[in-house]
Amino acid sequence: MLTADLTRRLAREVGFDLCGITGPEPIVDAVARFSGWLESGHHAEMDWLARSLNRRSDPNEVLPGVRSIIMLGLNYYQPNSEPVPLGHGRVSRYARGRDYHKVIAAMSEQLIAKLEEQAPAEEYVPSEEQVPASEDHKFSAYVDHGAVLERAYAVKAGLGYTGKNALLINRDFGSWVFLAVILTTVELEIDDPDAIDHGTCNDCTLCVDSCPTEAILPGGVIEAARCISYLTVEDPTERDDLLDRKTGRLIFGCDICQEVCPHNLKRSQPAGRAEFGAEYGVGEFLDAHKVLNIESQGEFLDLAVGTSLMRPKLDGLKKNATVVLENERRESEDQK
Ligand code: B12
Ligand code: SF4
Ligand code: SF4
Repeated sequence: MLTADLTRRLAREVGFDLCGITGPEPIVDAVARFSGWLESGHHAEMDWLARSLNRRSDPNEVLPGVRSIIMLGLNYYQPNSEPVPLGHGRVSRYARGRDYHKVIAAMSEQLIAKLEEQAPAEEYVPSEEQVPASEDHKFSAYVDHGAVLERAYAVKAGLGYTGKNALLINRDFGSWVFLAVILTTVELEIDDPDAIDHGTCNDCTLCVDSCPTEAILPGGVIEAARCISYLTVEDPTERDDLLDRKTGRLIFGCDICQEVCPHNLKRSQPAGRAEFGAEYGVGEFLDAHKVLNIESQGEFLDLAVGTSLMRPKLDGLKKNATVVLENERRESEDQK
């Protein structure tokens, strides 16, 4: 029979570093925060997020009959090397290897296969309305798209607490964990969110003070249009010149509000999965001239296929490369 303990054991067998279970009830505070964030326009041009409000607010909209939410975490930390070579930009840790959506989707599929083996079909007393008399339990896995409010459920499932940088911070891995979710119709025992002490931010404001573009607003709210991650990943062709000057040599994504976090300094552990390393993607540095010299979609695919760098498309990546070279030129002039 599928139990919470067995679910956690199977999740570890598949390679997840964290697994917590919680109930499917809407989290009222989180829904209010999410809709307030959308109303304030902090999602910038990510209209797909606004369209997902109903689904994200109630897991039953995603999987009718859902009884449990299995929250999963996967450590992706990679160490940095210094300095950034001339003519190159730095790729943030989450994007150096294979696209995490693909890695986690495959792992979740494996986990679901194991969970299904353990979950017996649900028996119904046959009646005119209920045909068939028994039905298999359902499991649905999500990473980012189409999901629930992952971070809020992850906190409720005991995986961590929400830092002022808006990221989930875990006792063992800091914030360097990807989150994923499996919704299921099986009823599992839920975790106590307070069973593990993940720490707190207390008076620290290092992430807020270090964010180059002042994208972290009070209360852990991120204004996406100012966040370097948004600018370089989601919408690079619409970049703002004043913000661009503050992005330095970051060519894809931004880790600054995690790098300065004291929890991360103590808790970072290199990722166990080889897929997040350079052998499966572009690695830590990207040659900006090489990006600008790409002439065809085929050449772009040779570089980026299977990685998160597909998201901004070739035009977006070229824009990022142009900004990196411009900032490098400014830096060297400042040093003269
Ligand atoms: C849209 C998005 C972005 C946007 C907006 C970021 C943002 N903070 O909202 C942009 C493009 C800027 C972005 C950037 C990054 N992202 Co992003 N992103 C997402 C995505 C797809 C949706 C987030 C969302 O709904 N935002 C809306 C806000 C309002 O929701 P929220 O911050 O999650 O907060 C909710 C709850 O946690 C709760 N809550 C939060 N704080 C508090 C505090 C209290 C007191 C209470 C009661 C509740 C509460 O209420 C909120 C509303 O529901 C998630 C995946 C997902 N499905 O969640 C990944 C996700 C958040 N991103 C992730 C990552 C790794 C990043 C980057 C680090 C990537 C990078 N290196 O460049 C940066 C970090 C920037 C930052 N400091 O947040 C990871 C974070 C993992 C973690 N440990 O938290 C996620 C979970 C993806 C994943 N599958 O792992 N991202
Ligand atoms: S990812 Fe970078 S730009 Fe975005 S909030 Fe964090 S430090 Fe600021
Ligand atoms: S840097 Fe400080 S304020 Fe920001 S998340 Fe980490 S502990 Fe909290």
